[in-house]
Amino acid sequence: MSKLTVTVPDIGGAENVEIIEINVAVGDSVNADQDLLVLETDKATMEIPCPQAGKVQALLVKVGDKVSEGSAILELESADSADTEQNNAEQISAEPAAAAQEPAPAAPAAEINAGSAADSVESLIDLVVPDLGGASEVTVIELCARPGDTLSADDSLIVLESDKASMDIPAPQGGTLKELLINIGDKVKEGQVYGRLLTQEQPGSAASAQQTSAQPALNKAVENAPAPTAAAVSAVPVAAAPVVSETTNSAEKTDIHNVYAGPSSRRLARQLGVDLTKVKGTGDRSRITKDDIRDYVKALVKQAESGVAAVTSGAGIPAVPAVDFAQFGEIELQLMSKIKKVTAANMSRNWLNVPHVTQFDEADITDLDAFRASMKAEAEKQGVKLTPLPFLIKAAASALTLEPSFNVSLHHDGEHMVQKHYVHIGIACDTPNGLMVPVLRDADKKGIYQIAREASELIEKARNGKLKPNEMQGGCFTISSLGAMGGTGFTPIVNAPEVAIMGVSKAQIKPQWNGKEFVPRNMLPLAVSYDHRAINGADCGRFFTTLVALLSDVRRLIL
Ligand code: CAO
Repeated sequence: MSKLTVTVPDIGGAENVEIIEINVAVGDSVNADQDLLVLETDKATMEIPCPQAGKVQALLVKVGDKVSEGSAILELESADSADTEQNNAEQISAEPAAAAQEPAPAAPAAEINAGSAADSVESLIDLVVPDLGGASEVTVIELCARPGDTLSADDSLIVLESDKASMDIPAPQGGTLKELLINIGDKVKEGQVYGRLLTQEQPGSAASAQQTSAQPALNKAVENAPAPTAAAVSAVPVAAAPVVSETTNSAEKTDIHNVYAGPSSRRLARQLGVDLTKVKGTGDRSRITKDDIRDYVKALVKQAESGVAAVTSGAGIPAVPAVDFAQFGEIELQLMSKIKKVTAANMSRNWLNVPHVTQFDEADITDLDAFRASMKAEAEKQGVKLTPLPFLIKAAASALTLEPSFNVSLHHDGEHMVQKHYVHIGIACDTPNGLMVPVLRDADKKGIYQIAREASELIEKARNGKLKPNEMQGGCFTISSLGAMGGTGFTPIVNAPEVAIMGVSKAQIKPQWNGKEFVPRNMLPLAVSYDHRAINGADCGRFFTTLVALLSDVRRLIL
């Protein structure tokens, strides 16, 4: 480990360049090539990467400072002790990434002689990707003009982006854009013809050459969002620059074009799927920084956790209006536990996403309950409490095996169903912190005692907040039992990506007709809610019949 001072690399001769973003803090561990800060001239933004891995010991600059080549940026404790030559050096320049990534100046564009239209001749010139400064391939991220547009020399035509820089490629001279041969997302190489421009030129002028590269790209490398004051940008008639993209309409394009953000922020926004027009910029001249995007995402996540986002955004359903309850009487605000907030968000998500159907039935558990009562003492000797729950878990697991159409999930591609060949049962569990659903694995392969033992352990862990994440994952079907609490029936919400859940209410002695007379039987009310995208009513009918038969004749559980 050794300390070194990282300095500003060769930035193409630019002096007193403003620091507009600092992307690291003291104590951060950084990788080689990780962006340290962003510099901005009036024409370009440059990300300065870290020359080698290490830990930031001190920041020697702040946002707004002006720096030139050689200015000290930060002190780094190098992580790479093998790199003795660099470690021993007192100062080390960041790789001149911007210079390496941005195109080197190409040959100056042909000069256009002024002349009247009558004197001029029309010629079609190829638009050629200029020198990319060593980058082999870059991506087309914006199309700033479309065929038929009249352009002046230097009007932006396309924006290219490499790992470290975005380049605004301007029209080499004025004319009418005849065709564009690329689309957003295409990779292009230096020398590639990407379009054709119809120009008016005086005969014999140098500009009548058939191939024309763009103006020196490094000088024209501007952030792909124009600064409101940048001359290169004001030359781009935004309204006349509709995007040619399948996914973005011209109105959206216009908005995004007007957003003031640097390439790194735009890249982050694209990675996170953030619409930059919705982000408030807090940087200089309301520039959107990476932190603004992160704050925006954090706020959205927070909203989602509180369940608000799911309600306000799901299928365009309007939010429930905020009410000042204090106007009706005394109130107090109680903080929701994390589990309650997550449950609220999940319930809203599942309620809005899953088309629910609930079917009801009753199982005659008279014999099961008699058997359970007869086994209770023996079970207790083995340290097991025999409630109806282990029998319900075993019966559900057997029913899922016998009716595999219930043991599925919808694949996220919308094209497939996932048929599961394992049977893990979720147990909805009321805990002091809220509802938790531990998962009992391979219930189809286990006996009643083992299921009872494992279920008790999982329930205890849930109530003590000791469940591990993997103990709450992988469920195929959930049992939500309110039997101990009472009630005659309820409609549980499917615990997606599972496709079905069973709600169990309190068993009651009810008169049942046996063909000759009414007899008292212990009837257990059951409700099964299912995702109608995955399961049909007939599937549920079969599943329910199987389940009720298993519960009504406990001997079937061992078959
Ligand atoms: N009918 C009648 N009695 C029942 C019964 C039923 N359906 N289910 C349980 N009981 C009885 C038990 O037999 C036990 O009585 P004994 O001690 O005399 O045997 C008593 O009720 C208490 O049972 P329990 O609650 O300790 O255990 P359990 O195995 O039945 O349930 C659990 C465990 C975790 C499912 C339950 O405690 C729980 O938390 N349920 C809440 C589920 C929930 O909140 N769901 C969300 C609803 S919205 O989807």
